[in-house]
Amino acid sequence: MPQMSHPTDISTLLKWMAADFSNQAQAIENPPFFAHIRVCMRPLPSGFLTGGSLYLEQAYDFMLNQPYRIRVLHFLPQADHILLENYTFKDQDAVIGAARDSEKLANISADQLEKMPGCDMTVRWTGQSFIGKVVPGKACIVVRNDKTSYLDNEFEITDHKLVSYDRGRDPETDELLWGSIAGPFEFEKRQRFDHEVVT
Ligand code: CYC
Repeated sequence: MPQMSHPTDISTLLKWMAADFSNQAQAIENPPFFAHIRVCMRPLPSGFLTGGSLYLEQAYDFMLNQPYRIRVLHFLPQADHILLENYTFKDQDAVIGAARDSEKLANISADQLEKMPGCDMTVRWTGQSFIGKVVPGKACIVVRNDKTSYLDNEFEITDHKLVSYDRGRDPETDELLWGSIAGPFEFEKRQRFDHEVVT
């Protein structure tokens, strides 16, 4: 079999991640534990940030136009892996809807972004997939219901599937404070945006 990819292949990684993802099958199978969520990741114009970047909107399927997480993922090649930096928007309302509106997407500029400290991830090629993990150090802080937690995560991506396991833990006790208690989210592709990847 030909080699599908390699440890610093940002182009393949972006093509696999650039899609409108749904976990509908999982939500139907296990309704008490999994809501039907959509994660839509769309390439930002080339030269937006060096390397390559994706705009991300995460929403409940029944409220697609009111996403509850909007981020930018920025990918940079390292010696033997890919570095993923996470960004929020200073003003989320200014960009909301851009995942499904190419004109809005084209108008986003890098000065609207704010880097999320401690939330860098390393993405590694396994031979048939990429696996991403937040850097160690309990430094990616999420405050929820007045409680401070740190992000413990892992995601795996192939050309067909995204598996994501995001959890928040207590910095002192490592106790689970938020996130799935029934295993990872399993997403399938509804629509591909791989043809929009130019990197
Ligand atoms: C939190 N997810 C986070 C945080 C980071 C990521 C950096 C902490 C801060 C924040 O953004 O709110 C990052 N997770 C990622 C990245 C991927 C990932 C880059 C690869 C796509 O899986 N997040 C997703 C999933 C989805 C998810 C596809 C599973 C349903 O990207 C959920 N992540 C999720 C939630 C939080 C979170 C609900 C907590 C946000 C909060 O409560 O403020």
